[in-house]
Amino acid sequence: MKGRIISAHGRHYQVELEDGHLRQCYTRGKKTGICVGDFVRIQPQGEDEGSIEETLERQNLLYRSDEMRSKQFAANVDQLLIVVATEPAFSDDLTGRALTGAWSANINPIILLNKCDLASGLARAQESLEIYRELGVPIISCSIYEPEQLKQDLLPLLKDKTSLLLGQSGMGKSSILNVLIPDAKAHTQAHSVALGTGKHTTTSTRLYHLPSQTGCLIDSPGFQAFGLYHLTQTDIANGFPEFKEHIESCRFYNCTHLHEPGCGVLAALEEGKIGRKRHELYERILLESQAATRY
Ligand SMILES: Nc1nc2c(ncn2[C@@H]2O[C@H](COP(=O)(O)OP(=O)(O)O)[C@@H](O)[C@H]2O)c(=O)[nH]1
Ligand SMILES: [Mg+2]
Ligand SMILES: [Zn+2]
Repeated sequence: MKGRIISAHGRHYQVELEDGHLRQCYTRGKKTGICVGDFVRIQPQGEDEGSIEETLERQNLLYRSDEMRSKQFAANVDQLLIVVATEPAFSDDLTGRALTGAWSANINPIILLNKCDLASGLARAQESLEIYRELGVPIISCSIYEPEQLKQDLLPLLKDKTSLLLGQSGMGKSSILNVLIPDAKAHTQAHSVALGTGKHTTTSTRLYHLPSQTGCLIDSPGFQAFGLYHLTQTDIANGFPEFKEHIESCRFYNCTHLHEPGCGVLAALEEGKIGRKRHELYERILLESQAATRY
């Protein structure tokens, strides 16, 4: 039987079979590295259980950062939804890293600018997003206080796809998930305060189906940033699509685009064709991944 992993807790996985039936599955032996979104072949056991025999080929695999390491957490993602808000201010660095993670894994990113009902931060937020708009990233304005509008704008983009939600805490990720998938009952901050935990304690990733159409969303509570340490230098450069045409004119095939003579990227940077902030982000990510490899 074939199915898809919709949640993972240690070595226990919830697998949704092709007919929609759910089975609690586990792995035998040393098999590890299975994550939410994976398609698997299982051996059914009893009515509701099974063992995972095989992970089917992945379209891609995403990592979250964990200290100096990257830990895999979701597979077979078609699209990334990066949630930012008019307030509080969001991090340019994290937004850039999310885009790099998406592009290096061949995933299309979309930015959701949430809390557009709060007019005071709107202009500043739009201005910070301008560099991403120029890179061709779709930017959708929304507010959870306009739920019908939010669904009308977003649902067509989510159709038939597996989308991953990502955002810094406080941007409205859980609130948006609740609008799109009322059953998700994702913990909003208020809810976790009510539970007395004060902060997100659960970090379990879960795949939800959209109620009104095919397509699903993967949510990962407490998740802020992709892990990028495992990326090679080429992967990282692929995470900066505006470098591509300039890399073609680099003198050395293994150019790192940091200091080499005859580097097309550095030349484009000098000419203002590549943004200085973008190149600085590239350098930070590259140096971190090199440091993590040594570590
Ligand atoms: N004004 C306004 N507040 C929002 C909106 N979306 C979320 N919030 C509030 O922002 C806070 C953080 O939302 P939450 O969904 O928990 O954010 P998360 O940490 O990204 O999951 C909560 O107090 C929400 O009520 C919105 O569109 N407009
Ligand atoms: Mg949340
Ligand atoms: Zn170069």
